[in-house]
Amino acid sequence: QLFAQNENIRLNQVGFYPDASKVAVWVGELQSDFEVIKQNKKKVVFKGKLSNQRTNAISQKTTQLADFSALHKPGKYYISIGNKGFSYSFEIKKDIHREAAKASLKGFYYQRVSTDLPEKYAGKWHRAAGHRDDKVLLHPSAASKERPENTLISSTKGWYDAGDYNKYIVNSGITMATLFSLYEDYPEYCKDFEINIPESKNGIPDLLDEALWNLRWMLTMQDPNDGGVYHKLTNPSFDGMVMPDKAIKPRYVVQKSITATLDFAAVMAQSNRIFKAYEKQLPGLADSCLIAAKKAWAWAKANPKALYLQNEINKQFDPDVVTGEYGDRNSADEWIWAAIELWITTKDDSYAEQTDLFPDKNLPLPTWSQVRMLGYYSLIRSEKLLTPKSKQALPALKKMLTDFADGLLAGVDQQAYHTVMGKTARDYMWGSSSHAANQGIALLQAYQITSDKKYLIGALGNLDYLLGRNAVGYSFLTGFGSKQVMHPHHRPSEADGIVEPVPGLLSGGPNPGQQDKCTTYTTKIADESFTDDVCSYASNEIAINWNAPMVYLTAAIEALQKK
Ligand code: G3I
Ligand code: 9MR
Repeated sequence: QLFAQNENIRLNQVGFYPDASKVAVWVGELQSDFEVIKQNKKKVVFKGKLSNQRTNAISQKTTQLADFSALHKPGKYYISIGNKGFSYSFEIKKDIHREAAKASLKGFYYQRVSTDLPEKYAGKWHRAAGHRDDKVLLHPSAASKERPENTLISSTKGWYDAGDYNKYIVNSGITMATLFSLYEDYPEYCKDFEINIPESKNGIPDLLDEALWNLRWMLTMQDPNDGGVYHKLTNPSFDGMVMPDKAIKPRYVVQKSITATLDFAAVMAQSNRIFKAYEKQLPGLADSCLIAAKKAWAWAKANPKALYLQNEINKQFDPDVVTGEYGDRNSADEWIWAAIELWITTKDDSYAEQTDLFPDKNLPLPTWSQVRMLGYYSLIRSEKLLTPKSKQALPALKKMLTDFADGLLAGVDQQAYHTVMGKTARDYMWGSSSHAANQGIALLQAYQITSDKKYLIGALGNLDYLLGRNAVGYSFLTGFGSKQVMHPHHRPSEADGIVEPVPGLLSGGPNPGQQDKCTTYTTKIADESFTDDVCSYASNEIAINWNAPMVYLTAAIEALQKK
């Protein structure tokens, strides 16, 4: 008898490691048994009982787990449940997530500004260069004595932020830190993590080469006269859905901000540590980064109230700027992060004395507007580099982090999808996919501290979430899985005339805010509030700060499986 494919069997559509946990989720009325079937031979290789029913706290739907962790043999399979039909196929294999790790890093290459993407590297998504950005206007909000309004500056390279074509320092900050942290945490793995970019084989790991494309841009955003950093480089308003080379509106750098400048300082201080080892290939770069970081810190000290408030700016100046604000009225966390990175790099304890590094016991997961955890991760991983004073902070910090990870794991066994992600509706913020990935990173940090496998299993569960074990049944990484995201809010993917979107980009994921007012949502339930429609910038855009934790999660899990 031939059964139909059933989308209500949810699983990681890419697959599983031979020796790791393996769970699929059935969404629907009570069933009892499941089977795992070998794809070609149609032979049943595993029989199991579904778990007790659990209720999704968000949608009230009932689910059951199919646990087939005891099946270790590599191969291609699918799952079948009673007379309900079968799941998408999946694979059991060593290195099963290596391709997703490589693709999500390669996703950054596709976001490069100011350069052609030749077919040799970009395949069928090759395209002409957009935005030279070598003659960018100084917006009146950014004017100074040395650089009056409409001064032209060169600010080439960088990555497009997201589905739009602007470049924002705040969002670059967390993105660079996440990629650099992967490098600092897993340097050996990163050495042979190659993604076929023009710089491959130049003696520098591809991850660093890719990040350099954006670092070079970031350096141009600092005003050499005073060390302050312009908040963003942008058109006054968003472009239409056109290819980069067709987007030719004038571009501006806008007011310097405290958050951009401190994020910049943190990234440059971390860059110094990383690029010191590549002095031969990149002479002087590490030094320049540290000088830039210190100058930025000095500017921040002198301008602590310089918030970027777009509405206020638009009341005073023309032209109005209405692109992404990355507005943030609280810079306490940016101070903490910058101080910690400068402290680790310079070993100068005064950075810690100037800032209250541990104002409370909260450990908010990193987002573009909340970055203090990035500093804490750095402190923990840099143990060997620390001064006696900074070492004192470590035991309590490690305890805070493992307590936090325990909180993430609490109740997962009875959660509808058996994932840390999605225990509450609050997880479904704008860019919820990055929240799942960042939870995974926090769990991996706890694993590094304790070697307790429960944290690794929790992190892998969130990767399963991202690749299909979720309430909408999509794999959120373009190019991966059977039910793929096909219409992300991403201008090149929409405008290039190619059916498949640019690969390796992480869709934002469910967000009940529905700020885009698309008409194709089918529900307001938080974990189902997703529409694979190009109109949906609130649930289906892509962004560099979402891709970076996907790179970290997949690559780190791969690195840990190798051990
Ligand atoms: O801070 C409040 C919180 O207190 C409240 O509980 C919560 C409830 O909705 O909202 C929080 O504010 C949210 C804010 O992000 C901070 O996370 C807003 O609702 C939400 O609308 C806002 O979304 C941001 C969005 O821009 C609109 O400003 C996203 O985080 C941010 O990722 C996104 O970034 C855009 C850029 O502007 C432009 N380029 C594309 C990029 C990705 O979509
Ligand atoms: O394309 C823009 C996307 O990158 C932003 O995240 C989003 C929110 O700021 O805005 C999108 O642009 C839309 C604009 O806000 C309103 N008009 C339609 C634009 C999308 O085509």
